[in-house]
Order: sequence, then C-alpha cells, then structure tokens
Amino acid sequence: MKRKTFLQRIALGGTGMLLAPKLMATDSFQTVSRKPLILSTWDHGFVSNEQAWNTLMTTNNMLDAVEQGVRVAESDPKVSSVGYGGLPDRDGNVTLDACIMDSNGNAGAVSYLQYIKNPISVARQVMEKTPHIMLSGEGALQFALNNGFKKEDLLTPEALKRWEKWRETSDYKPVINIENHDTIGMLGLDENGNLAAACTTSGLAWKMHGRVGDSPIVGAGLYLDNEVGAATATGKGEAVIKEAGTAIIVEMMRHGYTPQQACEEMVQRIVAKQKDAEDFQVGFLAINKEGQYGAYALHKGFRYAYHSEAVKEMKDSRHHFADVKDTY
Ligand code: SD4
Repeated sequence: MKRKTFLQRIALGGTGMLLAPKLMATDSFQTVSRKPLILSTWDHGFVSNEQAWNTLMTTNNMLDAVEQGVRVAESDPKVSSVGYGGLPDRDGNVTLDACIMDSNGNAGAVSYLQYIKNPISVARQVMEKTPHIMLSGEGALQFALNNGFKKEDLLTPEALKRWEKWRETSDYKPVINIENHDTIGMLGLDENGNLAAACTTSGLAWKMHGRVGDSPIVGAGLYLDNEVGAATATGKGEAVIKEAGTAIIVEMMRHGYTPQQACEEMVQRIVAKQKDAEDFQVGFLAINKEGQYGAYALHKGFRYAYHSEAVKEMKDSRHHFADVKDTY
C-alpha cells in the first residue's frame, strides 16, 4: 500500500466499523445551508440545478423540480452518461436506469429501459400510476409508450463513434470519473424541510447487455426518508449495491451522523470490504432535513453542484485515496 494512502486511511479511522459520530475527523467540515437547497452530482448538475430551481420557483413543488432538473442532463446529447447521448452497452444498445422518490416515501423506477429519452419521467409515472416500484426492459418500454412517451433512437453519432473505437480493443474495465460527468443524482430540500430526489443514468459504458446498476435501486443509488434526509450515489454501481449504500447513509444520519460523516463512513466501509476499491470510483452525496449536506468519494475528481437562493456553484468532494491513478 502506498505510504500516503496508508496514512490517510489511518487519519480517517478507516476500519469499516461504525464509529461514534463524535469521533469522526471531519466534523468541522460540516456545512449548513438555508432552505430551499438543491444539490446534484457532477458538472452537468449545475445547469440541471438551475432548471430545478426555476421549476421550484414556479410550481413550489420539489418533486417537479428534481424531475425537471435531471431531464436537462437526460436530454443533452453532449452528456454521454445519462439519457440521450449516453454511451451504449458492449453490444451497442443504450439502456437506461432511473429512480425518483418523494417526501411521502413513495418511489418509482425503471431499469434496462431502451428508446426513451427521459426515463426519470417514466419512473415518476411508475410511482404515480402503478402499484409497483420498478418496471424493467420491454415492460417498462411498453408502459412508457402506453403513457405517451415517444420511441427514439438514443445512440448519437458521437456515442456510436466512441463505441466503434472501443470495439477495437473491447477492453472491459471500470473507468474512474469518465469525463467527469457521470450519473446525475439530485437531492432537493424545500423551505418546509420536505425532500424529493431523483437519479438517472445510462450506466457504465460498455456494460454487459442487460446489466442494471445501482441508480434505479431504492437504497442503493438513491434513498430518501423524509424524517431524516436523502442520499445519492455515483460510480461503480456494483460496489454501491453490495453495501446498500444510500439506505445505510440515511440510516446513519438517523442515528446522529452528519451527512458528511455518513458519506465518509460508507466510503470507509467499501474500502474495508472491497479489496479492489483502489481501482474504481464511488461517490456519495447526502443532505439532511436541516439543510446540512456532505459528499465523499473514493478518489479525487468527484464534484457536485450546489444551488441555494444566494449561491450556485460547483464544489469538490473530499476523497479517501490520496493518489489519483493517472493511467485511468
Ligand atoms: C451505474 N452508478 O450504473 C452508475 C454509473 C455511474 O458515475 O454513476 N457513473 O453503476
């Protein structure tokens, strides 16, 4: 293990054990914001937050806000990790995962959905119009078409070109911070302290056909409990699913962890339990009902967008490993 990495682990008490909240090293880093507040992952979160904010100002409805917000990233062909323009699986199919949750604890999700540009809106309709939480694949597509969504080819010429280039080697491995804009997870807290959250992705580039990541799975890529707070995840979904990442973060907050402490503890747990953690990226973003928020990642590079009435800006997440592997 590299010396710097080892020292950093020691400094953070990275044993994977549930540390008492008061022992965490970064308590002073905790930040509180005025409500309302909207947070979302990666650079594409900035414009998505703006749309969410504008929607909130006109509808006063945070669920509408997060849905409309993440639709911006989904609809942008230049965002190659979400919705239209997303990089395809290894067979050239764009397959999408999304999840939405409201302040009443309702959830809706779609997974392995093809041909629909805005899966988050399908997820919302699953939540509001069916007795189920998740529809998948062909069934999700049929549901979408029956509810007025348009069938479209989501593979852009740019994504096709990159897939063809990838096929020259067909090298299949996780890529850390692929272009610094991956899954969008958005967390919104309204002025009354009620939460809504959304998460949407095209998943890992070049994944096996049929692979579903953490993003549509309640408690993995997204979780919200309106009594406590909400959290979302980005990065290698398999690593997040195994730990029930966001469900446990919210549970830690219920037991007194700040959002920052809870995100750090979950990353420590991944490091302690998953021996290849140095080779992939995972990042978490969390908020509690008071408007405290936090973020933490395995590696350098995870950024998130912050939007309150007074401030809109990008913030760099703290991270666990001291060194970035330049080879990725
Ligand atoms: C997945 N978590 O499908 C998603 C991908 C991602 O940042 O978030 N990339 O595993």
